[in-house]
Amino acid sequence: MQRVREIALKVSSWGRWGAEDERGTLNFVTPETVRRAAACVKRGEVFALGLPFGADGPQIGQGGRVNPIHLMSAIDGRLGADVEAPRFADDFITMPLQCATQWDSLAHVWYDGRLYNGFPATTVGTAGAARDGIDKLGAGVVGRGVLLDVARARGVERLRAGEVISPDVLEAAERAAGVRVGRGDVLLVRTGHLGVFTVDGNREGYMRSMPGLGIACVPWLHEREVAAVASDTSAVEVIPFEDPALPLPVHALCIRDMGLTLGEMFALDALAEDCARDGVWEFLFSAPALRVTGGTGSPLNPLAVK
Ligand code: UVW
Repeated sequence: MQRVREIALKVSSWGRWGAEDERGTLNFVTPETVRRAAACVKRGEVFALGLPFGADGPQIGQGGRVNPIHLMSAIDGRLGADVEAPRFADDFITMPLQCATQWDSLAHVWYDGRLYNGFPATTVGTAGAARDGIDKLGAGVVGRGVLLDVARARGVERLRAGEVISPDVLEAAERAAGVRVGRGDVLLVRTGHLGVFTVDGNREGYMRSMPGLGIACVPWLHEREVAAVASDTSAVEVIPFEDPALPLPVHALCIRDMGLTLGEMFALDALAEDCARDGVWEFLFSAPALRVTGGTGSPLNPLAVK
């Protein structure tokens, strides 16, 4: 953990937005950044970036995560005896908040007994996360989205599982796209790895190992002052971890130290195709979290509007 603690000293946002802050780098989103994001809308085309929430989702039971269980509580429901009255259907769903496309809350990962902004880890209990929960995102995540298609910039369909994305790789993708990621942006990193699940149908291959951000990207994200980062993998960061003795270093530093919200399992392929076609890699992005009281994550259907 020594390396994590050293980097944490350089990237920490604790106190930057006040002692009670629970939104972290989403504070980089301002009315001005939202207005600039809205100006990215030219054609009015909308891309949904969420995976379906269904029994055939990507989960394989790792860490107790299963795919959604969807049950019907009313089929052909009716109020009253009139057979000609309107009928209705109702249902409910049981699922881990982290089972498909989702935000990690700032209470999702911690170390040394402290969450983001110094709140005690004991504030996460059986009732959920009293501090840094997903409900604290409030107005959600809205701003300029920038897609860095790392796979395309590398000239491959998919990065290999275990392939480390370094700041150089991100900057090469920026140059290829003609964009620069900056303050208040939501950075979307496409690796192509989602195809292991959606095209090959290989859940184990998708979930157990993946390409992703290496630890060197953390100071880069800090320097660029991005509001949130999401990827098409289930962890954003590379797995196997660069140092097998140091699990989840990017989660630990981004979530706990920077207060940077991470998004996982974003479906970026159709958006990437469109961006490659028109050469425009920026758009209005919106992905409000469900206001799950004390939740450590939220399912999503993020939208990109070009
Ligand atoms: C963990 O595996 C703890 O987190 P995530 O699903 O965010 O990768």
